[in-house]
Amino acid sequence: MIDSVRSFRNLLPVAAGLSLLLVVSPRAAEADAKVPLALSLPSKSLKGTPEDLPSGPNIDPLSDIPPKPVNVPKGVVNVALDKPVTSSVAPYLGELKIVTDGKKEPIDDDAVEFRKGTQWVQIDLGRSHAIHAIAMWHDHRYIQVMRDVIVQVSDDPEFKTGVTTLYNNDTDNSSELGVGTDREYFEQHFGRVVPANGVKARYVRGYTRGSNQSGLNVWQEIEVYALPGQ
Ligand SMILES: [Ca+2]
Ligand SMILES: [Ca+2]
Repeated sequence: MIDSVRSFRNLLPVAAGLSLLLVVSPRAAEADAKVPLALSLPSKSLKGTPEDLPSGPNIDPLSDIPPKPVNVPKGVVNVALDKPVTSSVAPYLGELKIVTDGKKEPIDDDAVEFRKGTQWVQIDLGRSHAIHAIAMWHDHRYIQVMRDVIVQVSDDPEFKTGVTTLYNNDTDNSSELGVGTDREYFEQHFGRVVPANGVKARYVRGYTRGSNQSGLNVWQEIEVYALPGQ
């Protein structure tokens, strides 16, 4: 009898430890829980749908149904808002700050344009962040397909080392950054969201090579989602 009381007492600290684990683990699970990324969408362009839309096996069909949201940790914010922007060539219309000013309506004032060829814009997040998703709007004033959409991140502002490619739909490698396997899509107010799975980087670079309508390159907004302080 005494022995069994003793062994019960010996077990008490273990039981206390177990109950502590039970209290802690639901919180840990909550922190790991993912939620669909909720974007603040701009209004839809009123320009209408062109008759001769491009089509092909690598183009997502045009649809009014919102794309399936990307799941991200609860509490992510856009860490790219108002961050400095650089580019491969100076814009000929609009200002670089348009890329991160939080505005992306289908109007000329919310678009910055660059000359033809493969061109990029780059955001300096100020420090490395664990990035969970990148949302982009190139030019949804018109329903069009941008060519060679490539999204890369790195801690190297020159993008010579430690580069992670998160999206690349340049299937014929005309931009010479590697053959892409992602799909082309129509510019719409939904934008395009690229999952990033917590990759750590300070710089985000987006490439394009014109569209099916124009050789020119256009950007309206890039949003980079990370948890504050991470
Ligand atoms: Ca903007
Ligand atoms: Ca291409």
